Amino acid sequence: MTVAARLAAFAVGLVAIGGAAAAVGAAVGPEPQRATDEPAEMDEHGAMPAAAPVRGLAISQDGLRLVVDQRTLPAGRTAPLTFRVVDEDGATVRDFDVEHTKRMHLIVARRDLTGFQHLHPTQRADGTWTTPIRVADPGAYRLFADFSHDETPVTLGADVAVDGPATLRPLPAPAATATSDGGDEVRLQATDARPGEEATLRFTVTRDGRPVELEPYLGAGGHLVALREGDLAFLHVHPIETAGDRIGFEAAFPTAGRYRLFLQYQVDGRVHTAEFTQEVTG
Ligand SMILES: [Cu+2]
Repeated sequence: MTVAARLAAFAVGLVAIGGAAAAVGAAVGPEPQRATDEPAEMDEHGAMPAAAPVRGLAISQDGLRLVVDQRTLPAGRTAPLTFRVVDEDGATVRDFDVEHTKRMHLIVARRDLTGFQHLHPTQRADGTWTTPIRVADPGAYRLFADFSHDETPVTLGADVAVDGPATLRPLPAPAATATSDGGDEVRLQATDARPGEEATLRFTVTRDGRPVELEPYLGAGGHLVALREGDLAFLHVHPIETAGDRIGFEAAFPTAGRYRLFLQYQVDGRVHTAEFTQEVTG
């Protein structure tokens, strides 16, 4: 196939997502992800683009590849984790945009959606990212490198193994309240989450029955990670409001199924995590 024919075939494949203009841009430049990342809007041809795509299922995407130096991590003790993002020529990417006040967010979860961690690695001069990490339990873990490069948000995923006998846990049933690792009661307001639609997720935090004054965390009222049960697809979520003990987010659940929500908020300078199971029915 000629280069022109290949570009044409590529363009045809992308028309459904972002329109012909975006497709041509995608074939020649690094702009394709943004079109599908914005809230769904009709393009100039009146076609409805696909819902916001899930992220984090691929180790390589949009010409960027995640290289993790460790295949395994030890259980129960702190060890260094180093990784980098490389471009199509294999060169280490050094320039990242600041998103949520950081240039790199590293999300870690075991395949059964336990063991959640949200770390902020530091970057070495050669572009490598490094962080100490302590994983409590053996099993297969997913690492998500969540960042923005050339104003394009990207989440790349890679697995690491933690050697030893793993006791996998079933996903907890959906519940309206959860106790965070800070001992607070966190309530998730019931919501009708439908596949392919933006769902509003509102949380309130109380301690000993009294509302907790939430502090800014990562430039917002809090941070929410949503992962799909079964494949750990990483959803695009953004904060919409904060007031006192309340935080709201919008999340686009791509399909029916169950999702694990990891809400993080800050009180008295400390970050706490509360976990919820969200059911999405079609
Ligand atoms: Cu982060």
